[in-house]
Order: sequence, then C-alpha cells, then structure tokens
Amino acid sequence: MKFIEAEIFTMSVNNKQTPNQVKDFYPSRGGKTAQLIQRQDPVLYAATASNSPIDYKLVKQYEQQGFLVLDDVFTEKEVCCFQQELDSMRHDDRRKASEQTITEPGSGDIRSIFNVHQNSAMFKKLASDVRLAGLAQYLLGDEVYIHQSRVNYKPEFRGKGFYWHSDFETWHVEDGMPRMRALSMSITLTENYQHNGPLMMIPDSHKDYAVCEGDAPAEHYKSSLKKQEYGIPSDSSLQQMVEKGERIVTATGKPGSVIIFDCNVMHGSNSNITPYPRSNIFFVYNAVSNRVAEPFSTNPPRPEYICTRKHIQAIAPQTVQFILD
Ligand code: 6CS
Ligand code: FE
Repeated sequence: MKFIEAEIFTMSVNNKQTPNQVKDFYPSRGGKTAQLIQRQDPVLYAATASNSPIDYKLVKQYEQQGFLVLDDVFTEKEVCCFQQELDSMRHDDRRKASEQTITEPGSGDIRSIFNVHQNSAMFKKLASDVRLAGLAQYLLGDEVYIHQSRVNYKPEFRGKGFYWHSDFETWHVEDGMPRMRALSMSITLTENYQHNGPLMMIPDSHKDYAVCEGDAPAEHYKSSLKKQEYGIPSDSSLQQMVEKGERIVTATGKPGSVIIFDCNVMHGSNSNITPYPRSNIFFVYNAVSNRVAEPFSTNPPRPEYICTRKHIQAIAPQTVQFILD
C-alpha cells in the first residue's frame, strides 16, 4: 500500500495534479529557467467568416499578430461621456483612498483604478456593450465574463510605464487562469500618440509562452501594479520574440478606438513625459469555460477587485446608448 500511495503522490507532484487543481500547461517561476515554449492553445476559437461581427480580414490579422486596432468604434459624444466619468472618478476622494486605486510611485498621481466594471455604472454598461463583449464572445468562441477591469490613467508629465510582460503569465501563475482563452480590450479615452506612452506590442509573440524566472513574494500585486518585477521575461526571451516578430508596433489611435490584444501577446509601454495624458480603459474578457482555478503558485489567490473569482457571471452583450448629462 505504501508503494502505491508513494506512486500516486509522486505522479501528482510531477504532473502538478491534485484532486482540486487543474493541470498546469504553462508552468512559470517557482525555480523554472527562462525560456520560450510553444503556445498549446488556439488564438481564435470557432470563429468563422460567416458570423464575424467585423471584417474577417481583421479577424485573421488578430489571429496572426496577436492584436488589432479598431478605429472609431465609439462616437465623439460617447467618448465625452467616458471622459466625464474618468474625471469624476479621478477627483473622488473616496475612490482615491480605496485599495482599488493604485498611485504612481513617487508622484502620488493616480496610475490605475481597478474593478471599474463593478464600481462605475457607466463602465459596467460599457463592459457589456455588444461592440466589445459581442466581439470577445465571437473571438473566444464561448460566453465571456470580466476577469479584470481597470482605467490606466498614464497621466501627463509623470505617468510611469509598464515593463514588458505577458498578461497571461501573471493571470495563470497568480490567478490560476488555466488556458489561453482570454483577451483584453483597451478603449482609448484620450489620444494615444506615438510619444505619450502608447501600448507597444511584439507581433506574433502570443504564439510563444515566455517562462519567467524568480518567485513572486506574497501579496506581489501590492508592488507589481505599481512596478512589475516578477513575471517579466528574460532579455534573451525578449530578444528572440522581437527577432521573430521582426519589429515592435505601437498601438496608436484617437479617442474611441479599441485595441484588442490576446492574453499572451508580449506588450509594455513607456513613461509619459508629455503634456498629453494617455488614459485608456481595459476590460479583460475570459471564456466562461476558462474560469480561474487555484493559482499555479504557492501564493493565495489575489483579491476579487483584481481577479474575478467569486462573482463569475456570463455577460449578455447588449446594444447600449451613452448620452451626456
Ligand atoms: O497583474 C495584472 O493583472 C496587471 N498587470 C499588468 C502589467 N498588466 C495586466 C494587469 O493589469
Ligand atoms: Fe498588461
């Protein structure tokens, strides 16, 4: 009996499989060596030309390079509504004091406000807008829910950047997202110029998974949301990805554009030292079939305002109107 027990125990440790833990297809950190391994999931799930809500050529471009910029998704009037909400949130003392609001290291300026799909009626509505949630459902081939939402203000003069990373590596290791069946939609609320810290993407990088070294400390999010130091790729992995993608692309667009990017595309952004804020709202759509399990690390799960876990609810995409007060 002893032998059999030992065997079962050994097998489960090697396959990182325990009764309540799903298989770890993308191990990272925890003593691992930095390297690129092949993605084991499709980018598009059952998305066919016949039921595409956008030009199918754009869908194929998204599949191929891992991101897509759609211009003029929202009207100027709608963008004005979003900017009004953005400003009122920014000046709300109660919000500023909340743990869901992250400030810039040093200046104290607001860097991000998380969980806006729950704590803003307007952005809750926006998250279910068919132009976003409907497209996410189509690309992911499943019902979707919001895994995470945030406004990144990237304020003028002192907005700090975000070092290169794959969102999926963090969402897998620290939140327990099993597979690559999620995507982000970033709605530009101010002009995203070449010079004010736009999102930078490495094309095709979503096809490889950059295993990271190091071990995130407990409550890593308390520092990583200000400045991420764990769950970032090695220089060599980055070098290989840029060589493979042959370039770095900046996602620019006027307010009301939508930048869609696969959960695993390598991206980052520089600081903003210009007088022009680069404020975007991000909704992360995860397939309901890919709901988070236990984290693939020894740390406890991150709080609900960073990773939806207790209140997973499929979105019913709807046609919504935004009107100025
Ligand atoms: O830890 C996270 O979930 C966040 N970190 C970054 C740098 N991007 C994704 C997400 O907002
Ligand atoms: Fe990110």
